[in-house]
Formats: sequence, structure tokens, C-alpha cells
Amino acid sequence: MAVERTLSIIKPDATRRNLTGKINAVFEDNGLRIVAQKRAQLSPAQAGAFYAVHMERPFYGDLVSFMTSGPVVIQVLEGENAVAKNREVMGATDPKKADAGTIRAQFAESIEANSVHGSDSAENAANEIRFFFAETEILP
Ligand code: IDP
Repeated sequence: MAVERTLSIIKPDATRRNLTGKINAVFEDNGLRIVAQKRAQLSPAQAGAFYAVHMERPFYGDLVSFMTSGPVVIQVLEGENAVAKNREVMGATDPKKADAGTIRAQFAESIEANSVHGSDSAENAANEIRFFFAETEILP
């Protein structure tokens, strides 16, 4: 199995409820290593560009408002099959459909305020990591 990197964002609903440590424990308990991490306030331009793929979706404006409503914690996670592993521990987008024990089942407030983002492919992970981090900020 290949060691991969993926981009994770702990979203404003979770930072507001002081859940960063509990969510990080789920990553670490599942073999994902946090090799870069920073707390940031996204601008509307940054959040809009990050979610540009959803620009035509009806929830896009609300999603940008939500993602800029408070600080986020942006992370690079590293581990075997990190992209798929992180999607597994995050759970389904809609917390009502997320498997028990996943981050979203435990912590998400709604389909929008669902506590975490995780890249959905290795290619998107590389682009998303580059969007937020210089290579020198990632320390395996
Ligand atoms: P993902 O985060 O599980 O990969 P995506 O479909 O890529 O899900 O959607 C990106 C984000 O947009 C979701 O995590 C969620 O915050 C928001 N979102 C997705 N679908 C809806 C919806 O139907 N209503 C409101 N927000 C949504």
C-alpha cells in the first residue's frame, strides 16, 4: 500500500465547539499522521475558489458563507491510502447517513455544517494541498 497525503479541513462548526483535539484523535487513532496544520480565517475569495467545483450548485453561496463564518484548521494528513482512509473516518456528507463512529456521525450538525472536509481523490489532494501549503511547511 502506498503512503499518501490528503488535505483535511476542520470546519467552523467544529472549531466553534472546540472539537479540534477530539477530531485529531480520530485521525491519529486511525493511522493518519498530521504532518502540517494551521488555523486560518478563510476569505470569501479563498473559500469560493476552494469550492469552485460547486459553483453551479444551489448551496454554493451558503457554503462559502459557512466556511468563512469562523476559523478553520487546515491540515495535511499522511498515511497508507490516506485519501480513502480519511474519507472512511469522515463518514458520509450527510451526517444522518454517516456510519456510527465516523467523525460526521459523532460531531456534524447538518449536511452543510458537517465538521470536516477531506480530498476525494489523490489528484484533488495534491491540488488542494498546494492551494494552502508550501512544501516546506509539511514535515513528515
Ligand atoms: P464532501 O465534503 O463529503 O466531499 P461534497 O459533495 O463535495 O461533499 O460537498 C462539499 C460540501 O458542500 C459538503 O461537505 C457540505 O459542507 C456542503 N454540501 C454538500 N451538499 C450539500 C447540500 O445538499 N446542502 C448544503 N450543503 C451541502
